[in-house]
Amino acid sequence: MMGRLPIAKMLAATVALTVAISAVMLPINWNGEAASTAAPKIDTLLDVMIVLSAFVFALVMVMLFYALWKFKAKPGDESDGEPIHGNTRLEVAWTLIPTVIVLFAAGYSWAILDEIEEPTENPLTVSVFSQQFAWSFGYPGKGNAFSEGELHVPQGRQVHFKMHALDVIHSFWVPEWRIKKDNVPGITTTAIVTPDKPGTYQLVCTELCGFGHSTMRAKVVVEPPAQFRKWVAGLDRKTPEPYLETVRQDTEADPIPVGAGGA
Ligand SMILES: [Cu+2]
Repeated sequence: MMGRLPIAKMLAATVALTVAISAVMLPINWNGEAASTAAPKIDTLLDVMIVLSAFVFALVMVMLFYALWKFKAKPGDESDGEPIHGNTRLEVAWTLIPTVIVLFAAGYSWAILDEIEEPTENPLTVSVFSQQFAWSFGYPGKGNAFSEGELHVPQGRQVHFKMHALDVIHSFWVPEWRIKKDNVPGITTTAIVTPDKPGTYQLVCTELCGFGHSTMRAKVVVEPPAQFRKWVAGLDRKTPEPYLETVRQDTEADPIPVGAGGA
């Protein structure tokens, strides 16, 4: 038998390695600039996942290198290894620990998602239309004002983006907002975002949708409410009828309470 394992030392090495990896990984700004109320919460969630992953990685590495060092065959030893019939304690441990970690991650993510999607009063509804390889936007609460390739939203107000794909699956992603949502033909998906930092950003399609996928972008402007109202009022096009028909025909995919569309 292999004798007693130096559990305390291995655990100390695991903790030390977890701290070292975390110290390298946590200061890196993985997600870039933050510009929505959801962003800091999602960034914290990522930090927690980084520490958990560092712990799992460290634990596996410590056990692996201990085994490599401790149980290496002596030179010239050609004999077979011992016949081993499993280790119940070890198997229970390596089932229970990952189960606890995964359940924690699921519960934590669920709570964060609930928090960032908590509907507020008087949200603004914006229709998002995606097609190979362009984005356009409708403002149902503003007389169906319509904009191609440029999205404006007011700062500090919750926006419910109602997504409609006119051909294949696309995906709506503004990195600074963190939120990403697929646009799926036949159904209406919803992304809820409260942009909290004025500026110009980029909407990126993040679902491979054909040859022009990498160029499928749109300008996003977050601005004070008064400026936003002025911009919408200046739009001279209305959402085209085929687009409105798509809105009527797509079935709602997300059972989220939706505002009246905003004034
Ligand atoms: Cu795409």
